[in-house]
Amino acid sequence: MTVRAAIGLGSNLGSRESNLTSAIAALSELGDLVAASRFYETAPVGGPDQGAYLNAAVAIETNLAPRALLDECLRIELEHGRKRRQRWGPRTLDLDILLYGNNTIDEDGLKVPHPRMYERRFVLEPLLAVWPGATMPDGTAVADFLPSVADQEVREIVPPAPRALAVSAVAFTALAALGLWWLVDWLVG
Ligand code: A4P
Ligand code: MG
Repeated sequence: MTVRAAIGLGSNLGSRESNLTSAIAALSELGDLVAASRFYETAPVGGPDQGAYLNAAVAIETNLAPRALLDECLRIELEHGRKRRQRWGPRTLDLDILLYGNNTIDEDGLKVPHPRMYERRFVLEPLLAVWPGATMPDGTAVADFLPSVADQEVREIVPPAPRALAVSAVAFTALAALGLWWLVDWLVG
């Protein structure tokens, strides 16, 4: 039997974008990927003075038991150069199990739902993007927590539309073929 789990991703060290992209690829090996969110640039919450984060979330349907899922997340963090130096300190990759179906887990080293998720916009927004109807085990809609975190800085990074990219590539190639390099220079400059 599979369970839908949501995992939050965060990175504020190294190449943040490629850390998240390759972690999402690794997470999708742990079951069926339901959805992966866009990336969000977010102001750091807690910890020392540190750079802005990129955050994201995925939802997967998985056969893995919660502990096995956590072990896989810790393995993927290590493979992405994660070093644990300081609580809430900067990191190449942080993976948090946010929800595991409707289960409450309160064990040593594993708390689900993630204990601080409801007070963090950088968790809630991507989570709702991949699992809009998500609820806490007591039935509270995750979306109900959003208004109380509205003052936290979160900026969704919208990737350029593939069609816009394709049209500009064709236009530049055509101009170059016509020898109009000065026009290409002027447009990109
Ligand atoms: N652990 C317990 N429950 C879980 C769970 N549900 N998912 C244990 C994952 N791990 C869980 O985590 C310490 C231990 O938590 C793990 O070994 C696991 O057994 P960690 O990742 O080593 O330590 P940490 O992340 O520094 O601590 P913590 O308390 O998990 O921090 P948070 O709550 O993850 O916060 N600001 C922005 N803008 N974006 C961020 O992503 N992240 C943090 C870290 C702080 N500020 C941030 C962000
Ligand atoms: Mg963590």
